[in-house]
Amino acid sequence: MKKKFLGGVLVACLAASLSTTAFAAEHTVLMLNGNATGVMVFEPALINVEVGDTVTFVAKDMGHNAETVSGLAPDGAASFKGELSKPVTFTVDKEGVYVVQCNPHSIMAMVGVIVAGAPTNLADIQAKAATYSEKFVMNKERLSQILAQIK
Ligand SMILES: [Cu+2]
Repeated sequence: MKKKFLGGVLVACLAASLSTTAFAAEHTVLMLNGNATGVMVFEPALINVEVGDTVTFVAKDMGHNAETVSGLAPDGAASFKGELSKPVTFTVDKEGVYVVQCNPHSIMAMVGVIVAGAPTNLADIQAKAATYSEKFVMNKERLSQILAQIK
């Protein structure tokens, strides 16, 4: 009886480790001129992933790129910078909150947020996002509103 129980625990542990390594999920975020939430947007604007997952940003409309914002990511996390109108795939390597922007539309608050695992650095990101958001000429509240949705 005891042996059977231990066997079950081992299977559960194995399944848990496989789910975080062998089966990394692939996520897609669209870059759009607009949707129901406004103009110049990432869709979805907030995405929850696990460390090891990939996120591919696809310019469904032309003239957008996706890139990490310096300082608005977990300490020591990998960064990326996509080319205009080209898809770019980012492999998430550290737990925490990442802000992604479209460079040409960053002053229009074309930003998105990736949460990998737990939002361990959320307070830090929220503080820095307030300063970063000062350059927005429209959608000034967009980034803080996205960050406010993180649970
Ligand atoms: Cu853009």
